[in-house]
Amino acid sequence: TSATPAAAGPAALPRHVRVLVVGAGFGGLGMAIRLQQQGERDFAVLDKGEEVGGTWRDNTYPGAACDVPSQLYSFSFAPNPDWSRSFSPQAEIQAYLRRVARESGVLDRFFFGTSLERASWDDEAARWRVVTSAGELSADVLVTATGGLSEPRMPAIDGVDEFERTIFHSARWDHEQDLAGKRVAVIGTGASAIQIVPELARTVAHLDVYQRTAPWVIPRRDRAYSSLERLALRHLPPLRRAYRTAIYWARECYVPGFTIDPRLAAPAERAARANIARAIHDPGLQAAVTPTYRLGCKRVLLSNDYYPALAQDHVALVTDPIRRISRTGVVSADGTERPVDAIVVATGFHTTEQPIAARIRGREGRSLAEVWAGEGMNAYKGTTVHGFPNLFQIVGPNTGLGHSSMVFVIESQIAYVLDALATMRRRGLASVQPTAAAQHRWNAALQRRMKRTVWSTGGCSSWYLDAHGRNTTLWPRTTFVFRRLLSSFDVERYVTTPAGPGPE
Ligand code: N01
Repeated sequence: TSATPAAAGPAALPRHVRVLVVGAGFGGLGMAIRLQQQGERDFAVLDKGEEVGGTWRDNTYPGAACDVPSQLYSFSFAPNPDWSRSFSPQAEIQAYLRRVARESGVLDRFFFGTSLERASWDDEAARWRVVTSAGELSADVLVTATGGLSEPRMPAIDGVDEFERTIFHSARWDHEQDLAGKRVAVIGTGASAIQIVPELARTVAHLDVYQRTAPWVIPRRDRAYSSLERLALRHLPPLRRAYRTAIYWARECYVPGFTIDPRLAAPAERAARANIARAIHDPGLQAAVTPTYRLGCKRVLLSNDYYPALAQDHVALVTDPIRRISRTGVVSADGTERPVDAIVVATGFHTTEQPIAARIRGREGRSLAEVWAGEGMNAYKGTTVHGFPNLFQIVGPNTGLGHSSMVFVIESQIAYVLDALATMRRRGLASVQPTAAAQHRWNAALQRRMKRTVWSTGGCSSWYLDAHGRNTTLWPRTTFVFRRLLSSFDVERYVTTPAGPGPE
């Protein structure tokens, strides 16, 4: 692919930029806008896709919607007064991101259809040497904003490549295929699957849902805003801000405690059981969908229509493990083959082993993936890594949330990067990297805390944990604490090098 700059944008990649941002989702777009607001124009943003949006551009499956309240799901510097519902559908979020990108005037610095192939730190020149699918460039600072849930993970099931009919991952929905009236299988029962299943159940002839582990599903308090509410939210910004703050606090006060104290999860477990009992009357099916681990151990799901969909006659929940995929269907452990016209693979993403980590090489020529292979994915403040000067990761290790808006975390990290850039300029620094000791202390404290949380003690396995059982994906405290800890760039925890005279 060649670089596709937005209309009126530059024709080719610049040879050098001060800041190169990879990814044009919430993280990369937010970074670009805030850089511009700070008067920094010497930056470029790459994205392998054809427009902004990241996860909201890529996940277009039927039923895709956010399960974080709409009022929390926008940049603080670009509020959206127009959300139509309490939980926004994908198309509305994507439209919001497109509008913000257009109106902020940053798109002439974006290069779409351009992927990062490799980035290597050049110690002598104190800059990143970057190879992209559209050519090479260098950058003083590299900011990765490629998302924690962006690389679809196909399951290691025998025969998955041999299926002769339609098969695709939930995050790469094939809209050319009309599944109405077809026999369809959905593999997985995570956040994506439970949104897809009710939508498919409306139109397909038959649906097999392959469940390996039952998820906890609580009611989704979603509703369309009334026209009065919409008017008020649009025209009374203080009301909008108050609403946003109230939801934040409600979540922040409750959720981090609940990950430690099982008693706080009991009401939600009761609500989830009632959710099952309301929709499913067959005792066998009720038992099959009731989780056997503590609520919160895996991502808590929100739905009012998932269980009613499973209860329908033309929908079958298959709990017999999948043995293999044949050319025409799915074969489970007891030998039953269930033929289907299409398989939707809703098995999640690469989370603890991010493919981009193999493409970034630090001071000693080692890639992030190599460094992390032994010790697990980790960073200082979820953002910087010893041995990788001038690398900042938006949504880096241990910054994910199960309970609140990632936009708040993203904006905290963006502010930290901006302060780092300002500090470098002010002090005349060519490079900054956290000390090994600071990074070690940060992660030791994190992992000590993790051991007490439901993610470790709840009796399940999940995408939060790496192969060694370490939670390297989630932030275990409130987002307010995260913001406070990243409120200024703590240069005293960094190894720095002074800027030289620099190239002419
Ligand atoms: O992926 P997942 P997802 N054979 O990894 C099963 C966010 N998100 O795309 O539980 C059979 O959660 C696996 O089974 P098990 C959100 O943060 C948000 O659904 O591992 N089954 C599981 O059931 C979410 O957590 C929203 O036993 C296999 C499923 O596939 C994250 O994205 C919407 C298997 C994977 O679930 C990921 O969600 C969507 C195999 N070999 C996503 N391998 C909203 O905001 C895996 N599975 C609403």
